[in-house]
Amino acid sequence: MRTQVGIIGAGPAGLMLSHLLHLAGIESVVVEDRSRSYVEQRVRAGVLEHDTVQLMKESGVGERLAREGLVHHGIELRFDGAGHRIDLSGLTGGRTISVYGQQEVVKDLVDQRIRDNGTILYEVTEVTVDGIETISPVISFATAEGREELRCDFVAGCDGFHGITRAAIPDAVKTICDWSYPFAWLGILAAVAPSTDELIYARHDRGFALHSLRSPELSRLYLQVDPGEQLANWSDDRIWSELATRFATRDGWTLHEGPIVERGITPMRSFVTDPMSYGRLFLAGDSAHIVPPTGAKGLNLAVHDVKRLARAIEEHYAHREDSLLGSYSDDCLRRIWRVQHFSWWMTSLLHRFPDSGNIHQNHLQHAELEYVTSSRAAATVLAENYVGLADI
Ligand code: FAS
Ligand code: PHB
Repeated sequence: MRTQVGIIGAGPAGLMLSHLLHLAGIESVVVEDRSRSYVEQRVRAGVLEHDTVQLMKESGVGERLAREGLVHHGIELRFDGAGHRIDLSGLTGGRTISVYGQQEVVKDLVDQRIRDNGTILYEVTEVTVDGIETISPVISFATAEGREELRCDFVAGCDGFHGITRAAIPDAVKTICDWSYPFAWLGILAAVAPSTDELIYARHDRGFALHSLRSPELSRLYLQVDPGEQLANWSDDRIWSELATRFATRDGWTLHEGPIVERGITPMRSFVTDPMSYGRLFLAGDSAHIVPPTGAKGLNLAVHDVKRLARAIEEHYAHREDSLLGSYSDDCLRRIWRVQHFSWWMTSLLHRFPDSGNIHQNHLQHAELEYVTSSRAAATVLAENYVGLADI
């Protein structure tokens, strides 16, 4: 098989890249080791930055998002039994976020690739990458019919954190920054109308809690738990009562409970690979970086990476101009470290750290929360990072 860009991974990064390349008249083939139904059902992100929404709309895959996505103009920070609204749009010249499940983004991109006769090979196995230091690398993989080789000009490593492409960049040229937080998130999807119109980020002495949503019928909620916590230790009653405790307010706010239809525990980590490219291999998304989900940035960062990569590859084919390919890694890393800092800051502001006896930490958190919820300047910093920085 032969194509121009071989893409490993049919997550948001790989599918958006294949779509953007198609719009630029560039061929690509996506190879994915899971099934189509699996990638279209995997519950993950739920918040899209302003520019991610713009890109989906401008590139022709935003019709359902425009119809079903929930546009939010603010979020709430809740602590000491009271809520404080952060006016995202008012503080950022009208920029917004949209609540729209990652699996919906994936479905829209898969449908568009099919409409555009794109090639996505699902359930391949034993994927390997060779020749990335040459001008015609090869992706090999096994299908039910046997072993296949896909010869291409470029390989895009969009295979997520547990993929194989990051390892193809020699350790000798690679620097890894890896930091695990001393807690995790227990996330649930519940078939109950959300108890709020905007996301609630709660800091509580028992730990962090987040009330997000997916639709007028589906709520998405998260609880801070210990790293290594087991789902089996959390009955539905225990989950709901802990959520109610952490969201409780002095004015008796009520949390609606309902059937839990999906649950999982996510470790919290900050991870960055530098460089993100080597020869004709270019990493994008979670294969190169992980942020703790407190800032709702992972998916949005993946989309930023592939927007940059698509433009760089387009320049290569249209003008034989490779400077954007050459600066791709550094250009992405500038935004990645800004987003890493914001995600670390949100996480540090809102989570209970193990040595919570350390009153110093609690006082620092309270001082920062009171400042962010009383100073327009401080709230603007949160708002502009949360909706997504436009020009970085
Ligand atoms: P993905 O991991 O999504 O996709 C990689 C694909 O590669 C997968 O389909 C995988 O099956 C495939 N693959 C892996 N190895 C392969 C191999 N060897 N061969 C072929 N295919 C292979 N981000 C936000 O922006 N907002 C949020 O609200 C948010 N919430 C989150 C909540 C949770 C619980 C989690 C876990 C993450 C959350 N994130 C959030 C981050 C998340 O959305 C990721 O950043 C996003 O999935 C990254 O997309 P990709 O880089 O495409 O990687
Ligand atoms: C989600 O809706 O899944 C979500 C929202 C905000 C976050 C993380 C996850 O910070």
